[in-house]
Amino acid sequence: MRTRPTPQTLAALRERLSKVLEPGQLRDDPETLEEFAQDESDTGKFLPDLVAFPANTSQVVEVVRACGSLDVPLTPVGARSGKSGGSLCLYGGLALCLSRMARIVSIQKENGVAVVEPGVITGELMKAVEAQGLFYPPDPNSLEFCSLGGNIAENAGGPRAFKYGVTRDYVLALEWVLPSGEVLRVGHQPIKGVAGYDLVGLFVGSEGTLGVATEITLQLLPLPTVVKTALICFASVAEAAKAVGAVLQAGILPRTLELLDDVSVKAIDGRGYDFPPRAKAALIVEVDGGHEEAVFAELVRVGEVCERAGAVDTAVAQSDAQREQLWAARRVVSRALRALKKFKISEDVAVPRAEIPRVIEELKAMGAELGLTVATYGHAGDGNLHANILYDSEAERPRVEEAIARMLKLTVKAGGTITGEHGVGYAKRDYLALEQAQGVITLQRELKRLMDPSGFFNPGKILPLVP
Ligand code: LAC
Ligand code: ZN
Repeated sequence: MRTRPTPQTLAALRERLSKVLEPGQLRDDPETLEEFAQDESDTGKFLPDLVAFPANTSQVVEVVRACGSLDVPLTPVGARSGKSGGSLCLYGGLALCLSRMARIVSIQKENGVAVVEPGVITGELMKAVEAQGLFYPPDPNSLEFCSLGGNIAENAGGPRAFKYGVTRDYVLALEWVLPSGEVLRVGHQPIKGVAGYDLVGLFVGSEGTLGVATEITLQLLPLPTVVKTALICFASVAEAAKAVGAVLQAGILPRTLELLDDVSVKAIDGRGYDFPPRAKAALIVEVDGGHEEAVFAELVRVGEVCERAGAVDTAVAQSDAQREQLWAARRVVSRALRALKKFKISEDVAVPRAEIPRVIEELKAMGAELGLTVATYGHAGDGNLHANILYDSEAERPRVEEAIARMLKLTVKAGGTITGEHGVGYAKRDYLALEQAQGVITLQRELKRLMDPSGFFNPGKILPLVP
């Protein structure tokens, strides 16, 4: 059983790191420790003992080697926007913060590639490539403050994943520091490349348990020149959920098909965006392409399909400013829901798309039965639903635990997964066995042991604890 490092061990670590880091790069003042004790998962507070801010790969290597040789838990940390507790220092130790490695190394228009350091803020890369007519599609909701290193660790998704795929689909190559301190370059520079096992695929989404990215090569696309967005409102979430299926059946591929249920609509109504009074649920549909008329015609078709499915109101954004207003309202959902009650647990189950209406109905029924408010919204186009349980007091916690377990079980039963984009991390490690067979978990344990025999690298994440 892993325990927090002793004061003697920490003194030895400080001593060793003071030789490779500048004084400001190693912090243990109470404010910094407090700042690094939480993320966006609402799963608790875990103070690290030290926070290191390396500025280059060789400093990362030194920190990794020092922690490894003293067996001090090391947890890679990005911008702490994670939703599954992946960057929480469960056993104290050292938080390895990559925020000072935040250079966009190159944007190669001719190759459709960007090379970045892990601390680059996702939204900043987007803006930088868009200025050159290029497009980095993965758009996690936290894009204004999350970092690409964190996106790599969690294989982040977002609304546009429906059409364009998730982070992993854009990572061509990585400079990767293993728990041993060895630096590997994996992947390939061209868009295609199949030599050897897919180690990029393994490392992306490894949630900081198999090492850490120090340089990332990303694929870029040409920027779609025409984008149209509509807010389509419904009188019930059931109708909105059915409309998602109808749009998909019609053979249309919008770039987003986001669902908001009644609680979510109410939570964000009037916060920068006013919903029509009849709206008890909504879809945010966005289509893109290169030709104004074709893109508009596609949006009109979506509107028609939704009207047949019971839509009560459709508003098309008339300008980029209006589009942005709508997305700003969408980005605020998670925080607006949190403001409704004292506590919020946010799940990110994903189910086969045909199951969406039934699963939403079951979640609502379960909430009613347990006397809990369940708010569901999210990336309905790809079946990825954010089901949130809102509650007011610790006394409700046992019912909340039951609701989570039931929610994850019904998801798996519907052929889904316990996490579509936030990762297992700390929040869902005890539920992994609901979805994955023992043999699959054992193979992952063996991979982890191979790369991190002592288990000091982000301990306590993904895999259920061995009793
Ligand atoms: C969102 C985050 C919670 O989509 O993933 O709002
Ligand atoms: Zn999401």
